[in-house]
Amino acid sequence: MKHDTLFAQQHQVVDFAFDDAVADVFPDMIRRSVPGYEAIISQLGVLARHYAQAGSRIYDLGCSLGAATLSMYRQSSDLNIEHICIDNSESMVKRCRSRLQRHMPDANLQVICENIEETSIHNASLVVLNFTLQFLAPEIRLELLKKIYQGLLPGGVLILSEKIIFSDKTENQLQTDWHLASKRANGYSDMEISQKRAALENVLIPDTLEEHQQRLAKAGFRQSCQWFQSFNFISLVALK
Ligand code: GEK
Repeated sequence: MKHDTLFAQQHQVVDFAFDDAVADVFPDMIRRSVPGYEAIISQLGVLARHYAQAGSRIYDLGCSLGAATLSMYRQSSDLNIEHICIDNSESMVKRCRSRLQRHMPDANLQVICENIEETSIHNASLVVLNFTLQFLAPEIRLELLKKIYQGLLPGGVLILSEKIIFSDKTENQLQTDWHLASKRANGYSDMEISQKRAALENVLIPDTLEEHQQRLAKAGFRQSCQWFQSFNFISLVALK
C-alpha cells in the first residue's frame, strides 16, 4: 500500500481534490484519517447480507476505490445483485473499475464516472453514502436523500457515514482533539494535519448528528439508527 505523504511538505494550500495523487495513496490515507474505517467497511458486508434483496441493485455513491462494494459483494454474491458504483473523480473511477473487475470478476457491476446529483436510482435494496454526502453543497443534500428514498424498494435502507460536528462546544473540541490524536498515532505530523485541514476547509462541510437525522426524516425515512461512532465519525442506517 502506497504511503500518504501528500501534505508532508510545506506548500501553498489549495482546496483538496480527488485527483491522481490522492487516488494513488487513498487506501493508506483513509485508513489513517478516518478512525474505524476498516471496521465500517467490514460491517457494511454484514449489513448488506441483512438488507440486500435478491435481484435488486446496490448503489455505492462516492465509491472511491470500491472498498464498500467489494465488502458488500462478498456477503451477497448469491443474490444476483447489480452493483452500481458512482464517483465523479476520473482518477478514482479508473482505479476502482480495474480493482473490482479483478476482485469480483463474476459480479454484475457498473462503475460510472458521474456526479451523484445526476444518478438515477431505482430497484435499490441498499444505497451507501460512505463519507460522501459531506462533500456535497449543504443546500443540495436534502434533494439527494429524497431521490435515494424514492429509488429504494420497500424494506430498503440507506447507510450514511459522515464526519460530524457537535453543537456542544466543549464536546466538539474534545472529539476534534481525540481525532487529531488518532491521526498523530497513525504517523501524521502536526504540519500534515494542519495543511490537510486547511485544504479540506471549503470542501468537506460537516453537519451535526441531529441535522442528519432531521434531514433523513424530511426525505421520508421512517427511522434512522446510529450503529457506529468513533470520535467525530458516525454511521447511520436509515430505513424506508
Ligand atoms: C469508501 N465511499 O472508501 N459525485 C460523485 N462522487 C463524489 C461527489 C459527487 N458530487 N463528491 C465527492 N465524490 C468511499 C470513500 S471518499 C471519502 C469516499 C473521503 C467522491 C470523491 O471523488 C471521493 O472519491 C468520495 O466521494 C469521497 O468507502 O475521502 O473522506
